[in-house]
Amino acid sequence: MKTFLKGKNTEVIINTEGPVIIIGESINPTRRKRLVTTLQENDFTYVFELAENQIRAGADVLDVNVGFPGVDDVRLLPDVVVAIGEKFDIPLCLDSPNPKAIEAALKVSAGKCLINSVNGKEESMTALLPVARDFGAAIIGLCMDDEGITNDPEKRLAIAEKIIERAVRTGLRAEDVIIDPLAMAVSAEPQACIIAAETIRLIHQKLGHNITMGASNISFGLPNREDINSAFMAIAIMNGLTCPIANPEKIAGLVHATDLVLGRDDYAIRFIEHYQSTL
Ligand code: THG
Repeated sequence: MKTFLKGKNTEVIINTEGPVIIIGESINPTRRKRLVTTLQENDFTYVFELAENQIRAGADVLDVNVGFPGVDDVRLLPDVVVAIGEKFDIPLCLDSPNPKAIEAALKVSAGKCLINSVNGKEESMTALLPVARDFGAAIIGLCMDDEGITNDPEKRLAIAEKIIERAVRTGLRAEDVIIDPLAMAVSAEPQACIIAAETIRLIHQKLGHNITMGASNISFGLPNREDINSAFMAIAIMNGLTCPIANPEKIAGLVHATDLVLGRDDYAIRFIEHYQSTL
């Protein structure tokens, strides 16, 4: 199955057969105080710096999250989307819990965006699926619903199926629903990686959809996060993860290495190219 996203002129294809597509996570105020202070002053130079560094490191899509306490994201998210669009030609993943901010950003974005995110709650599907259809956007469907987050992979699969079914009924194409199995912190839930990996395997084998996740969630609160993220990333890719939301500056090499050892990079062409372009 293939999901197409678009920048102004570029097209990115997320293919369930690989290779892995990296959605750069760094435009996100979580623990990035400088992003908050610069955005509060309508200064986008730091956003541009984060975008450029991620693209150079191998990001194919950029996640854009400008949520922080007190922000008017219905104004700020579209402003940032326009500003990025003027400088970079790359598809965007609009990351906001506010459907009004998502809609305002879709109105001004040039390409085909990914909406981050819709979940299995009635309220979420009702608010966002018609918007996605009207703007021709793809969506990320989170495996949680009105009953919260379950640790049972089969139940997470059922929520994924529900979101896909409702999206198709609303008028989206099935391939425009990318599923997020939910990766939780392994420091809080020892089975978090196993539950996510099994959910990925079930979604890949039974539904055949593209799969994303916030890969670095897994290592919250622990030292040496990079090694934990890497260990989990390889397992998740093997099971069917196709477009992680991650920091390409830290994970792109591991991602390309995983594609290579999974036999999805003939003659190591992409792997070698990565080092030619980043060194
Ligand atoms: N699923 C979906 N969307 C998501 C998430 C998810 N969006 C947000 C988040 N989870 C993924 N994005 C991030 C962004 C930054 C960090 C983690 C996840 C992060 N930042 C560093 C920190 O907290 O220490 C700071 C910067 C750095 O060193 O890179 O970890 O699960 N659909």
